[in-house]
Amino acid sequence: MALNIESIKERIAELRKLEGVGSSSIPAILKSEGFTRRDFLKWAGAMTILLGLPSSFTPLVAEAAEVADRVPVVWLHLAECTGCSESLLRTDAPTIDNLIFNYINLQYHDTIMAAAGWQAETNYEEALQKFKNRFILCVEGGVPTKNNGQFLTIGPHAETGLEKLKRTAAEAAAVISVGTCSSFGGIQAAKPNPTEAKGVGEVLGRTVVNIPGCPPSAKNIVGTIVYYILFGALPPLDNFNRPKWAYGLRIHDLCERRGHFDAGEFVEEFGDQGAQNGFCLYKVGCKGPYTFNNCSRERFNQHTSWPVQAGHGCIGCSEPDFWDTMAPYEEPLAKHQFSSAMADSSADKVGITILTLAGVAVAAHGLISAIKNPKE
Ligand code: FSX
Ligand code: SF4
Ligand code: F3S
Repeated sequence: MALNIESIKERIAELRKLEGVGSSSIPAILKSEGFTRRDFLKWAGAMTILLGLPSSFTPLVAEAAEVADRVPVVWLHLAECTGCSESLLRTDAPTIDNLIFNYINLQYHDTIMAAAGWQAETNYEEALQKFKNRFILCVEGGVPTKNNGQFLTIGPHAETGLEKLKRTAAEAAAVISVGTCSSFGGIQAAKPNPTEAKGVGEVLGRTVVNIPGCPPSAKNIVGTIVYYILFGALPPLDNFNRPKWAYGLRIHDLCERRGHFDAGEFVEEFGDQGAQNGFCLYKVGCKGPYTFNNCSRERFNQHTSWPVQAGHGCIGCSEPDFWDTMAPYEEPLAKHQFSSAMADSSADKVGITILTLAGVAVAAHGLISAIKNPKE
């Protein structure tokens, strides 16, 4: 992506001319929530680094975030638990990411819109007409495809999720899959996948940006929208269509327990001395070495914690088919070396295979020590 500052400025200026949501603006809302201009610029600086942009882009990232309420968004819910929206909305101490998400220009959102029934349908049809080829379509949830999609119907016309998705995507400027379900099928696609649920990209047969995670982090969602505002295009993607700026490294690469992994210091079972010492969780099932996401760097809940810090291994929730390929969650994958997690060959996965072998070596090392010292 060429970093053409002039065209970014023009795009932001055009967006500023459009009407935002309601009577308030994002800067005014942030102020009313107690965030100072300095807090906001600090956030913009961190987001700039997260997006892999030069720090000179910070003012532009701030401006893009300020006009995020100008970009119309249609948000569909298909087969899922709604945890993705919940994780963004239900917070007693909203972050700047949460607040920006709350005030993006949501033209239609199945679960948080005030309208219901026929009125909701009317709003949806009007948004499609009014913002044709200009709105971002965000989709949460997998797409049941069996029996022509009849396992999921929405609204008073009982339109299938499959139809609604295809019809909406045909009018959208860009499609973003929010969560592992819409990215790869998720839990409803776990074996035996009775509804033949699939990810959105597979159903549409076009490139969609996948923001997996069950649920994904607010930062990765808001960052993708900010990126789209800045460049008017999708960010560089990995081979699973995940933005490289967010999913380019493994959980394991920046994990705070990594030193213990390298030193061979492991939690052997939950609650043991190793757990109290904060040792590596690999042997109790951590899938961080096979999982591409930025949780170990960005964390959740205002950067306070993340699964591994809380004491449980990563379960690989942002990887395709993790319900099947990463299970059982509290055993090392190296014990299950024929798992299909290794069947997807790609440049990134080469590293995984090598690490898996290292994992096997770790497990073997553990076994050998156990034989040498049966008390361990
Ligand atoms: Fe899936 Fe999101 Fe997991 Fe739940 O909507 S990614 S089941 S957190 O809610 O789609
Ligand atoms: Fe961290 Fe898990 Fe890697 Fe251990 S295996 S260093 S707990 S990511
Ligand atoms: Fe998911 Fe692992 Fe992050 S379980 S939330 S990818 S630490």
